[in-house]
Amino acid sequence: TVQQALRIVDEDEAGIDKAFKRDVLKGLSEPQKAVPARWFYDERGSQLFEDITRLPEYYPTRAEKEILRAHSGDFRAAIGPGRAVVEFGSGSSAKTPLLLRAIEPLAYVPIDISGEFLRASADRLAEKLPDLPIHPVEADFTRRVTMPAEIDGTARLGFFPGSTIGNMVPRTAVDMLREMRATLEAGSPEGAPPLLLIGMDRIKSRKLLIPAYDDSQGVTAAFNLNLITRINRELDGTMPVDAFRHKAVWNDDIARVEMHLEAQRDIAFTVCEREFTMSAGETIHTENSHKYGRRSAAALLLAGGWTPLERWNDHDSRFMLILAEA
Ligand code: AVI
Repeated sequence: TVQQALRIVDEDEAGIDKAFKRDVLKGLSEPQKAVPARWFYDERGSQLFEDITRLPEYYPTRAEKEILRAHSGDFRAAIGPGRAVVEFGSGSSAKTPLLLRAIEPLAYVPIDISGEFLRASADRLAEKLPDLPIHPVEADFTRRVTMPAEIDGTARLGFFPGSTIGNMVPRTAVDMLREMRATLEAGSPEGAPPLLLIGMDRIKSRKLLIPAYDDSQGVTAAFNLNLITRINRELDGTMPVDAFRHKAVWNDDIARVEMHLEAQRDIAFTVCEREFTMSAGETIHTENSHKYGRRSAAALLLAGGWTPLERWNDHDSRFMLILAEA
């Protein structure tokens, strides 16, 4: 059973998402132009991301599913039944049934910023798990989110798969981990601290990393370029899509893959009536995807208020799932 989605998005009189407008205008005004990666996920962007997860070069989704399948007994032993599972940035909820079947929760709360996608995914999941109460919440999960009243007093498990945490710089990741903890603690029963099951992508060779973010079919390029189409449509932009090229680079000092949109020629355009120029070769930095080792992952979680309890890897140690306690 799927409840009506709670909608928490701040729009102005013209129906423009205020946070999107603010982030784009500010980001395009910086010396290194940048737009936060969260704005990739309009309906088309969410669909393109689903396509990415099926690419031969994009290993994280398969590796994480492998862990969820191989260790379902461990999850059941470590987490137990009867919790409410709160998924942050649920997207298509593709991996969720693997976890839900293993631990038998009392309720499922998917949180996602892309409303239509969220509702469609919740409906699909309800067909697979008809007895599970589902309470979708349309919201930005990087901030504190009010939980549906229906899960008041139920112990919680936060689920944050997919290495989405890797898309945040550590400072933001730590803030968000703390917000997640506060989100989950409100309404938790005494003596049952929230748990968090979080996916992180491991540091590995550039030879595996770059193709994962610059695939031969150009799906990741389309995903990156869709941001420009979205800015043009939603923020009354005149950015020439054909002038941009997708670029993926490994930043070894910070252990992250970066995605950029590189101008192929000198261009001028407007967004919300503001004028911008870019020279040939200049980029808009659109995404970071941080990779973690065992220790850097633990340091990040501890800084965010979570104590790691257990860790599971896939068979080639490309990816890890970590269970932590508040
Ligand atoms: C959602 N996130 C974890 C993906 C990643 O791998 O950083 C987004 C992505 N960007 C390009 N390909 C996939």
